[in-house]
Amino acid sequence: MRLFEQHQHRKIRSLEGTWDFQMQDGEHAGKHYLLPVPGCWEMHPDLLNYRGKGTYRKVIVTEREAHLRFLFQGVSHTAEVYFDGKYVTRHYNAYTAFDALIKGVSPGTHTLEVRVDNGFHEASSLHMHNDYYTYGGIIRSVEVQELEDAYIERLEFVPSKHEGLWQAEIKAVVINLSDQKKTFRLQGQGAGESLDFEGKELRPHEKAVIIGKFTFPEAKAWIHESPNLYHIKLKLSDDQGNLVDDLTERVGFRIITTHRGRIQVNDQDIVLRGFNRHEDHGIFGASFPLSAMAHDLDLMKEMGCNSVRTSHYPNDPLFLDLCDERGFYVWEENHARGLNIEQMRNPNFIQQCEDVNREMVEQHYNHPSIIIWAILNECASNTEEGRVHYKRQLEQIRELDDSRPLTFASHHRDRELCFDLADIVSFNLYPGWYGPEDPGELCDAARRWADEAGGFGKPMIMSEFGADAVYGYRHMTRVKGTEERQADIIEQNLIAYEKREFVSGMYIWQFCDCRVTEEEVGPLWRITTQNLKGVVDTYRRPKLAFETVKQMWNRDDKR
Ligand code: ADA
Repeated sequence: MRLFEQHQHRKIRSLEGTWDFQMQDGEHAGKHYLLPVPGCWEMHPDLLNYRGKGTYRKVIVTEREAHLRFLFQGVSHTAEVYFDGKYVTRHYNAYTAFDALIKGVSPGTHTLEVRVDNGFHEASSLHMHNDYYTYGGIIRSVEVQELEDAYIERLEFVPSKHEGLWQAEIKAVVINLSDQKKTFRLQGQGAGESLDFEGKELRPHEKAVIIGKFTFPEAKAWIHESPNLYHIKLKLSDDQGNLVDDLTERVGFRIITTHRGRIQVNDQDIVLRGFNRHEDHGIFGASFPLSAMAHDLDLMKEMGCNSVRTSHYPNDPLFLDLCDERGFYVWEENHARGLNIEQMRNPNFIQQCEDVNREMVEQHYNHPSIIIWAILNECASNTEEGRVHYKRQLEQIRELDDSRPLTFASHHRDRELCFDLADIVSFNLYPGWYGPEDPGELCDAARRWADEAGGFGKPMIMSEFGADAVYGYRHMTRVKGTEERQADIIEQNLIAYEKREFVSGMYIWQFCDCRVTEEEVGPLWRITTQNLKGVVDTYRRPKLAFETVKQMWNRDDKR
C-alpha cells in the first residue's frame, strides 16, 4: 500500500485481487463480473460508460477473534460498506481514504460488501459533470488489519529548527478499543534517536493524542536536490508492558516559509516548475499501478520539473511517496473544480468540503514533498458569498496545519475578492489560447491585480496556462489544435514567466490528456471528449511541446 513498511506488529493483508461485481442498472444489471481491485470499472468493455451504482463483494476468512479494520485508500465516489450483511459505514469522495472497523469478529468466513455509486446527483456536491472524469469503483488499494485492544490511528511529525539543530514535535493519535481503562506507553526510534513518550491513561473507547518533542542532531534536511527521508517507528504497549500495536511513518526535515514575496524551503528561495496532473490514463483510468505513476514522474523529471500540482483533488499516497523519494515539490489541493455560486449552495457542499479538507491534511500530513495546500480551484471567489466559503476553508486547514502556506487558483483576474486570505496568489490564465493576450503583459497585469486586491507582498504562481493539441496532428499552418501551436504557446508563456523575478512558480496545464464527461463538452470545445492540453497524450506519447519544455527547463541559465 505504501513504499515503506508501516507495520511489523499489526497484522495486515492486502485485499487486492479480483472481487465479485454486479452493476445495479443498465442492460447488464445483475450479471456477475470478476473485476480487479484496485481498478476503475470503466476498464471493462461492458462498463465503459457506466455511471451509477454497483456492488463489490469479497469473502474474508479469519483464523482468530480480532477487531478488523478495513482501510480503503479511495472508492469513487461514494461507498457504503457492509460486513456479513450489516451496514458499517459510508464515505463520500473518491480521493481520500477511510476505514471500516468491526469489533470482535469471530473466526470463520465472512463477506465484505462495498456498494459504490459514481452517479451525479444532489447528494454529490463535488463530483459532477466536469472537465475531468469521475470514474467508478474501488480505485485505490484496500487492506484489512487485525487490531488488538488499542491502536495508533496516525501520527503527525512537525519539524522545526533551533540553533542549527533539527527538532520535531510528534503527535500520535491513540485509540483504546477495550472496555477497560488502561495506561498506554509509546516508545520508538527515528533518525538515530530513541523516542520516549509519557504514559497516558485512556478511558474505555477513548481517542487521545500523545505528544513528545525531540531533537535530532544527526538529521539531514529534505530538499529537492537531496530528499533525505527517515522512518519514525512507534510502538504502543499496555500497562503490563505487552506490545499492542505499531506504526511507522516516513518523514523529512524541512520548513516552508513565504517571505519577501518568495517561497522558501529551508530558507532557500525556490521557483516551482512543473505540471498540473490529473490522475487519468488511457488504460487505467484513475487507478494507477505504481509503475505508471513512476513513469509519469520520470517523464516530468526528464522535462526538468521540480514540482507537480495535484489538480483538482488529493492524490494516491503512493504517488506522494514517490514524490517524497524523488524530491518533487507538491501543491496538493482539495477536491473542487469550477463551481459557480449556485453549485456552492448545494446543501452538502460545506460538509463535503470540510471532510475532504480534514482527510487530505490528516492523511497526507507527513509527506515532506507537500509544500502547499490549496482549495477550490476556480470557484466563486469573486463573490461575497463565495468568500465566506474560502475564508472558512482556509481557516479550517490552517487550524489543522499551520506549517504550510495556503493558496487557491483563481481565474477572476481583477474581480478576485479573496487574495488577502491566502499566503500565495495563484492565477489560471491562458494567454495565447483562450485570448490573444501577450503572456508577459498579462502576467504584469496579474501582479497589479493581486497587489491591489490584498495580495501585495505575497509570492505569485502562474498555476495554469497551456493549449490544446491533438496528438499526431502536425501542420505547417501551426493553427490551433496542432502540436506546433501548442508548443509555441507554452514556449511563449514560459519565456515570459522565467524572466519575471516575482513569479515563484509555473504549472503548465497539463501533463497528460484526460477524459472529460460528455455532458460538459460542446462539439468543438472538447473534441474527442478529452481535455487535450496534455504535453503527452492519454497513453503518455509525447507531443512536440514535450521537447520544448525539456529544452526550456533544462537550461543552465534559468533562475
Ligand atoms: C481551467 C481549469 C482546468 C481546465 C482548464 C482548461 O483553468 O482549472 O480544470 O478546465 O481550465 O483546459 O480550460
